[in-house]
Amino acid sequence: MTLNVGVIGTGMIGQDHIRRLTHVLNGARVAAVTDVDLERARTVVDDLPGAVVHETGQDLIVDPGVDAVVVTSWGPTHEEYVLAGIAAGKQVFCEKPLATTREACDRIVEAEVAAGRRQVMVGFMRRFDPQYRAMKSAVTGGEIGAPLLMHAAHRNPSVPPHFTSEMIINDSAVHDIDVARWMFDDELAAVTVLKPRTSSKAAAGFHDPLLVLLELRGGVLVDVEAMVNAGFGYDIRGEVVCEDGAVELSESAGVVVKRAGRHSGRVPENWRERFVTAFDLEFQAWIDAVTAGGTTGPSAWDGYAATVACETGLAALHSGQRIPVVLRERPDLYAKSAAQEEVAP
Ligand code: NAD
Ligand code: ISE
Repeated sequence: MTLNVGVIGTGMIGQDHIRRLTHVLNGARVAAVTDVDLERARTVVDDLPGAVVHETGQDLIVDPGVDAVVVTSWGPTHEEYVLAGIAAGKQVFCEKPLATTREACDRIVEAEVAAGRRQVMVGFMRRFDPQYRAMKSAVTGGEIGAPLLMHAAHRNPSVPPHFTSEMIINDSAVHDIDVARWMFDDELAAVTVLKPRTSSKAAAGFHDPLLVLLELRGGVLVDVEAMVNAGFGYDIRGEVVCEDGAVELSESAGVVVKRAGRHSGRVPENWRERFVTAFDLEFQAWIDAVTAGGTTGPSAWDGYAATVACETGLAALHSGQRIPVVLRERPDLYAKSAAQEEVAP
């Protein structure tokens, strides 16, 4: 069976996901696309045999020729499309964020609970990255003892002019927040944000880098250096320190060359290069799960918890205080832990 997918939002990541659905993965085809910029959608559909362009996302969602929906439009538009997908009884893959406010995420959680089944997967692709998965296996395997701390760095080479200090948290560090919850199968208890000396490469009034300190309910601490003007490349680092050992992400791409008393290797150019395998595995897992009648991976609850953590992080950034993370009660629909939801790579 081929899953007919409709894609809402044919910008940068939308086009990348269309490419992988069309040319890389098995079991799906892109049957319909739309974008508020219809010209862009029409250009994209030219390369997709048999696919149609819809005038609006709502039209695409109710198209009987669309079995499942991918939402890759701007964050503030996600709520509307995810809710419409749930109402239409379709499975939805939503790029992060699930929605941009706690209240909007809450409405999505409520809609899914009312529908009585999971219909939403959120695009936290790091959970499918082979290195992060190996790190989690080492942590949960017990060989290096109970976890104590995680050190992380999320360095982007540069960002567009509209980027703000707030976006370092809710656009970039949101991935590290999701990794922390997933790695330790725990919820956040509090967030503190420190501002080191600002890089001279950052625009005026822009604090870059930030140091984001995440406290988990079980006591594990995660420090995240989040930087968006690193210049030299896209550098993602992580190390979990446990009672009897430590586990670290290896250098992120390619091979290491040793020559004339030195060693060197490639630093990825951007998130697309660093996480290409993670995105492929994430989407294949979604296609397989939807074809089998369900979904998998990060849930609407994970999307809700991440957005609440980001809002808490913004309050911490603006106040300079340690701010507790306050979550609503988790509905039974999401009782399975992230580890139990997963499909092995
Ligand atoms: P983009 O600006 O390149 O593309 C967004 C597209 O959405 C544009 O073509 C825009 O015209 C369209 N759009 C806006 N409003 C719309 C609406 N109401 N209906 C239909 N289309 C609409 O942005 P992008 O970089 O592709 O990001 C899109 C989403 O993907 C964001 O939520 C972003 O956070 C997420 N993203 C995730 C990752 C990741 O690593 N997982 C990486 C990049 C982007
Ligand atoms: C981008 O939106 C992503 O999601 C990338 O994974 C992240 O590394 C980058 O900082 C964000 O801007």
